[in-house]
Amino acid sequence: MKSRLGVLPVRWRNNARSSHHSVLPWHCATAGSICVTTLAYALPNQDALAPAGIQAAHILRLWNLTLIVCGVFFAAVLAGVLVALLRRERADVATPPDLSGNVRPERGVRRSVVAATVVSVVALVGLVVADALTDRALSQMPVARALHIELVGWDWWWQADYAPDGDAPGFSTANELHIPVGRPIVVSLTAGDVIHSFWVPNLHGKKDLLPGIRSTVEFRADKPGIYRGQCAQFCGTEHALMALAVVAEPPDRYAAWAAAQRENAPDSADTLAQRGKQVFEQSACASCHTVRGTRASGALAPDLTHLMSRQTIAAGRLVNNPANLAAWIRDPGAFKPGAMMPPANLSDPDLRALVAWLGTLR
Ligand code: HEC
Ligand SMILES: [Cu+2]
Repeated sequence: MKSRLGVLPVRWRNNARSSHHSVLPWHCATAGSICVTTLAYALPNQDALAPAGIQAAHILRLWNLTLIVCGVFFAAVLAGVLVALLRRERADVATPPDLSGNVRPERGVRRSVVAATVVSVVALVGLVVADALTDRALSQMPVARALHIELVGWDWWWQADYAPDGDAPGFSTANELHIPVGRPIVVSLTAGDVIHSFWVPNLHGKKDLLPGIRSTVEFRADKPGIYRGQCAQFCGTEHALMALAVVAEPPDRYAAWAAAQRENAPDSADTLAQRGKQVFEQSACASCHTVRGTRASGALAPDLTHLMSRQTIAAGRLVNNPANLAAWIRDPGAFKPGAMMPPANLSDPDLRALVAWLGTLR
């Protein structure tokens, strides 16, 4: 019998704007431990109407213009219908149809129709021009000194390979990007299996990840915060559970995070954790997952070297805590039916040791 107690699905609340929109972990950390432990719940909603960077701001401007133009036309059409309804002559079933308009020229009507057509065409051409200008603005973001990240989409998780940055070597991680505020980010996109789509609405529009083809997306976060991304292209059963967190933080915090990610997994003196490491290295885990600094170097699954630096596991599916880790390892399909990770057939003590060791991967 397995217990589901303590298994807390992350509720990405998509229907109401979170008041925690710009709550950052370091603010939280000073505000008290309750905030830290519930942090994953405080992950904000994705929100294209709350741009946190220059690219999303361009897109929001185009959206606002389109909304205003279409709103005005919609109101005008409704007003026209209303006027026609109010001006119509009263009639009942017995009233004969008035077809005199078919032979009598209606100059006034013709003029209004021509005027409305001209105004509509001008407005539509205006929207096309605005669209082209937005496209141009998006392509003109300066990318000097950009941070380069290679993102690979897999069913149903994100592999992130950070390129070497100056003298610092690159590193791999998964499902949670950290980026420095104010610095251009160039993400090169490709897919390992099927088509996925990268979409972090607070930062930029959508861009597909295609197997065998490399495309790039360029953006910049101008406001620190945690921004939710979501695969935006149907990629199989768990498509809806393929989220991505983007943590935009001040450059020094980013540098500290990146430096920690470059390290190998720390050694633990704890005997339970050491036992857990053995379990990991000797079971199937090691053939799919990499933990740098151990014998595990699989390349089919998220890099777990610094698993505990992530707020969620399984691409946003669960809050990252020991109870959820144990439940996930025991039966991934219970949380993501069809997940590409098999259930582990481990004894309770082995599982406990394994989770204890995973807990040291900070
Ligand atoms: C057949 C390959 C495979 C094996 C074997 C495997 N995993 Fe996984 N694992 C995956 C894949 C694929 C994912 C991503 C699943 C998803 O999010 O849809 C994953 C996800 C995870 C995650 C969540 C990582 C994150 O950041 O989201 C953890 C933790 C994990 N596995 C631990 C283990 C442990 C411990 C074992 C051994 C008991 C194991 N895995 C065995 C393929 C595997
Ligand atoms: Cu996908």
